[in-house]
Amino acid sequence: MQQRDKRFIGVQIGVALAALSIGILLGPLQALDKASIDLYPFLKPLIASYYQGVTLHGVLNALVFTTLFITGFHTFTILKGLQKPLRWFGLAVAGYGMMIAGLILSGYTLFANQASVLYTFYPPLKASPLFYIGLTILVIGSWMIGWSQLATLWRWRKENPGVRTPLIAMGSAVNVLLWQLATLGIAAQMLALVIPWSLKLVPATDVLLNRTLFWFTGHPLVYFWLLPAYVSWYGMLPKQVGGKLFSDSLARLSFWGFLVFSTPVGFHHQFSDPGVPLLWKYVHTLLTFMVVIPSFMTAFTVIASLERAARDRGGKGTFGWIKNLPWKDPSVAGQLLAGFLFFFGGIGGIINASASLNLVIHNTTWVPGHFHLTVATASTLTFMAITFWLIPYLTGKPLYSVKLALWTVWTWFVGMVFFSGGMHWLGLLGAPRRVPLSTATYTANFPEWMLPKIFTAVGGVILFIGGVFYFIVVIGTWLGKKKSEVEIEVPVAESELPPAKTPAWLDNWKLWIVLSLVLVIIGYGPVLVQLISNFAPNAVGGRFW
Ligand code: HAS
Ligand code: CU
Repeated sequence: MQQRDKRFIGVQIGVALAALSIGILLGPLQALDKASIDLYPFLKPLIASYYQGVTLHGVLNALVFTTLFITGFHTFTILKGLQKPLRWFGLAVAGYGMMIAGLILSGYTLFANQASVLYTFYPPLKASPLFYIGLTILVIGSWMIGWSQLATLWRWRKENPGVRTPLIAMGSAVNVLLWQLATLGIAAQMLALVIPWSLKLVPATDVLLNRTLFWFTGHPLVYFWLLPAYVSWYGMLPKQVGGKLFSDSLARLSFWGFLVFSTPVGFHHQFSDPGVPLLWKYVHTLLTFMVVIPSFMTAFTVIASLERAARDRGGKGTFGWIKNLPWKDPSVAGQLLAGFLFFFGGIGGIINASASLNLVIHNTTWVPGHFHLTVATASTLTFMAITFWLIPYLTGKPLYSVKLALWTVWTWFVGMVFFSGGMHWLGLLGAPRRVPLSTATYTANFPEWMLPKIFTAVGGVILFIGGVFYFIVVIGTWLGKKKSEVEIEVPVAESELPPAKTPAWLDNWKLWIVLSLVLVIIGYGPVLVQLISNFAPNAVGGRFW
């Protein structure tokens, strides 16, 4: 890989991890709040309130870290897969510059307490216009990097007619396409509704239309977070455990499934919104159950790959083979633990998607419990595990401490079991999300909340310790003086059958792109026409923090 491209990727990953380090730092504040320990008064004037803290935590971790890390990782996987330099490099650098400019603008308003509107930031909460303008610039910048990644792929496909796109590049490019399609919702929301409203060019806005456009992006966003982990589980992990990918075809079919079914499902976040016609809630429920299938396929294919590798290493028994996997490799252990917890996150997702059960858990702490198993474990723990070889590869320096890296992943796992277990449990008992429980007087009426509250707080503290371990490893590697003696190898897995045997329709990009556009038009077209023609600017909005 060219030095220029390596440096570009390194900067993207570095800034992403810097955002994560601040985001993680703020985590225990929320977790301890659940156990009635309110640390916010000690942080004034740096952080004014619970709401500023929770917004910073959510935006930095779930929006900034993820987006910056993923654009960097996909630049890497696309270039590595195709063995090509990045095309339109200037455009990509300009795009990255815009992402950073947007980040500075939005970041300023967040730290200045002018945008404590939570990471979902839809009206009627009203932030400084700079917050929305910054986020919009960030998204446009990410599109530009995406165009240069896709241009690299198109050139490769022209030069290699009939050859199957290498899997890690294919899965990553599908995710880039997913992002370009998904973010149309938020772009429309920001440009047509929110920015004019926050600039006071219009007196009020329509909350339902805003929420609908937000979740148009907000749901596929979660798969944008997940697919890089799947690229690694399919395309790299089998090699890391000394085996091969069980089925190249199933892997590709699963990526296409995500492109097609990820977007037209946003109403599963709006089951309780009055004004969304029931029919569309049903349609989106059905499509949500469709988008679960590629994850079941992933569980099957990845575990089959792991099992065959473990049996080759002498593994025996129905589950006994699991211990024959190379658990001493922190990158492997991190991904296995991430996948294991994702089972529970995924089952929770299916519960959320069932409209009648959703009524029980909606707006309770169950929901952050769910997304800490998914985005904060399946994705984040996998990303951490990836950096255990990626940072050595980019810097040419060995990992600072394999032992501490192993401690990191196990601490994260144990912390998450307690934290997420506590949050799910607390949610079933009815505790609301996004409410500072330490200062809510009514919590005294719920003595049964005590144990799960303690679980949550203990879990949050353990997670924080895992985060500290992680950053010692990252910074130690980055600043280390020692150069690696051997060239660090990028783990790219072969598949059991060569990709040339994979049916051609699984590498037919036009087919799948058209299908996904058609399904989005069916899933959102009529209802958006209806909402726009009934446009009701009834929310003046305001600053409630
Ligand atoms: Fe979700 C809310 C439904 C997956 C993230 N979700 C959220 C929110 C976030 C989020 C952030 O239907 C909160 C938004 C907010 O703030 O309001 N979710 C689902 C469904 C799935 C799902 C059906 N979610 C995710 C993923 C996320 C994520 C992935 C981030 C990365 N979610 C919902 C719904 C809501 C929701 C409702 C709204 C709730 C409400 O009322 O507000 C599915 O895609 C899940 C399918 C997954 C599986 C698991 C397969 C298992 C695998 C593991 C393989 C194991 C391996 C390791 C490799 C069926 C692939 C083996 C290990 C060894 C040791 C051998
Ligand atoms: Cu969703």
